[in-house]
Amino acid sequence: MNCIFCAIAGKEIPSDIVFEDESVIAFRDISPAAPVHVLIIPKEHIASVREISGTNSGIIAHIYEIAVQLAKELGIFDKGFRMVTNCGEDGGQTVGHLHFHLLGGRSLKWPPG
Ligand code: DGP
Repeated sequence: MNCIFCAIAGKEIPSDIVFEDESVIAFRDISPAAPVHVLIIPKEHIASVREISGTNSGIIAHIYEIAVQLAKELGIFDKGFRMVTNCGEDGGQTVGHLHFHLLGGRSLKWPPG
């Protein structure tokens, strides 16, 4: 499978890693949309949030725990931040490996475009 985020998780492609454990890796987005913009992904290839079910949903809770920890470490916990996962064409997903954007460091607008 030709997946850029699998390649990042496997260290075949370099990235600015801010967190890693046995099931998750987090790295800075190559095209940051905010002063803090980190992508948190499962190491296992899951194409999108559409593929989440009772058998693999535990990874989502784990990713949110890591997001809170990273928000503290990266200095965006107190003022607030946003976690976003884009899904499919209309959702604006451009990489077909489940990922959560952790964004902060500025006042974010709503609704998204
Ligand atoms: P999305 O549009 O939700 O699928 O977000 C994909 C994000 O992935 C986008 O913000 C740019 C980022 N990205 C794409 N390729 C790379 C890469 O090779 N390295 C890093 N660090 N980020 C990437």
